[in-house]
Amino acid sequence: MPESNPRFVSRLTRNTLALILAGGRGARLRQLTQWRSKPAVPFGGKFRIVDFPLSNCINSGIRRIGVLTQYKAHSLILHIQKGWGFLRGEFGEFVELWPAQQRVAETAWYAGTADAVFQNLDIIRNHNPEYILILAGDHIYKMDYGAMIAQHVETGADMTVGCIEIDLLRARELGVMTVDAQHRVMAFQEKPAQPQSLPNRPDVALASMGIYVFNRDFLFEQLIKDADSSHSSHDFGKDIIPEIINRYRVMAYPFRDVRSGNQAYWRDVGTVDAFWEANLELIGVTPPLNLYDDNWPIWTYQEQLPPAKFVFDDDTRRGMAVDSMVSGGCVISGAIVRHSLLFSNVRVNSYAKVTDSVILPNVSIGRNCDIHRAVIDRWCQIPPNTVIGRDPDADKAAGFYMSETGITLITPDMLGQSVNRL
Ligand code: ADQ
Ligand code: ADP
Repeated sequence: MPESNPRFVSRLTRNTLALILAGGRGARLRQLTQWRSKPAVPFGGKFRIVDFPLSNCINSGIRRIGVLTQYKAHSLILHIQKGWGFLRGEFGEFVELWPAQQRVAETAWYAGTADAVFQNLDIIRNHNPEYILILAGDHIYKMDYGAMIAQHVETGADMTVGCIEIDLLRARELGVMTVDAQHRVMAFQEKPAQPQSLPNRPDVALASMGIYVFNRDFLFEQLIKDADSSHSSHDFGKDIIPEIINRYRVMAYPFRDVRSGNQAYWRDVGTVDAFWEANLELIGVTPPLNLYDDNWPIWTYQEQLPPAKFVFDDDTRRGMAVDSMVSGGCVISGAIVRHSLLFSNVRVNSYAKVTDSVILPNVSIGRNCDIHRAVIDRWCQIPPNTVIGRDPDADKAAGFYMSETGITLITPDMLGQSVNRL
C-alpha cells in the first residue's frame, strides 16, 4: 500500500502543485465577509480559515502552493505575505499569490472555479507538476493529501474527488455523487434539490469536499475544452465533473479518520451559526478538532504578544475566564468570561460578562457589558453598559445581525466605527 510506503507518497507530493481557491465571498457569513474573503475569516483563536488547507499541504509534504484570490483579497494577501513566507525558494518551495489579473482576456475576471485555474494555465505549465491538487480555501479540517494522491495514482484515475458522508438535507448545498463498489464516480450533481442517498442509508449522501486531484495533461485538456464551451459556467462542480464522468476515470476518495476509520472532522463554517458553533466546539474536553495535536500543527501568522492576563478583583470575585480559550495579548480585568473563545488582543473591562461568545481580535468590551451568544468582529469597541444577546428585538433595533438560531453578529460598521489598524 502506498499509504504505508512514505517514500512513494513523498515522491508524489513533491511532484504536486496545490492550488487553493480563495476567491469566494462566502455571502452567508453576512457582514463577517463584507470586508474580507471567506478564507481570510479568523478561526480558532489565532488562525484564519485558509491556514487549514495551507497547513494540510505543508504537513502532507506539498510545498508548491498557489493561492488564487479575487473577492476583497486585501486581508488575505497581508496574512499570507506576513505568515507564509517561510518556505525556501532555493528548494523549489513557495506559496504564491495569484490574484485574478485578466491574464487571458482583458475583460474577464475569474468566472467559476475552473476558469480561475484556466486563467493561470501558463503559470502552472511553467511549474510543470505531475499532479495538480485543487483545494477550496473555505473549510476547516486536517487531512493528509498524500493518501488521496496515492489512491489517485494507484487506481489509475484521471481525476479524484475528495468526499464525505453528509446528512441528506445538508447535501443540497454541495456536489453529490454516487459511486460503484470500487469508488468510481457514476453520477454527480451540483447542489441537487433532491440529493441521492447512499444505498441502505436513506439519510446520508456522499458529498464532494470541493477538492480534486488531476493528472496535469488531463486537467489542461479539460480546461481548454471547457473554456471554448459557450454554455459552460466554467465551474468544476457544475460543469467539468458532470461532463467527464462518463468518458473518463473519475474516482472518489472517502475522507476518513486515519486512526478510527470513521468519518473525519470537516466543517464548512459557511454561516454565522456554523462559525459560532465550530469555534465554541473547540473549547470542549474532547473537541472533535484538536488544535493541540503535535503531529498535525496548524501554521499561521502570529504577532508577538504578551501572555493573556487576568486581573482579579477580590470584592466582586471577578477577573477570570472559565471553560474558555483565551489568546495572547488579552486582558480580562475584573470581568467574567465563560464558555467563550477570545482571539488575540481582546480587552474585557470591569464588571463585564461574556458568555457563549466568539470575540475576534482587537476587540474591547467596556465596563458592565453583558455579551451573550454573540460573534463580535475584529476592531469593535463595545461601549460600556451594552447588553447583547438577551433581547432579540433590542439587538435587531440596534442594527445588529441576528442569525437563524439567535446568534448576534456585531461588526465595526454596525457600531458606526471605523477599523483602527494601529
Ligand atoms: P461551492 O462551495 O458552492 O461548491 P464555490 O462557491 O465555487 O463552491 O467555491 C469553491 C471554492 O473556490 C471556495 O474556496 C471559494 O472561496 C473559491 N472560489 C469561488 N469562486 C472563485 C473564483 N472566482 N476565484 C477563485 N476562487 C474562487 C463547491 C463544489 C461542490 C462541493 C463544495 C464543497 O462545487 O461540489 O460540494 O464546493 O464545499
Ligand atoms: P481583517 O480583520 O480580516 O484583517 P481588516 O479589518 O484589516 O481585515 O479589513 C480588511 C480590509 O478591508 C482592509 O483593507 C480594511 O482597511 C478594509 N476595511 C475594513 N472595514 C472597512 C470599512 N468599514 N470601510 C472601508 N474599508 C474597510
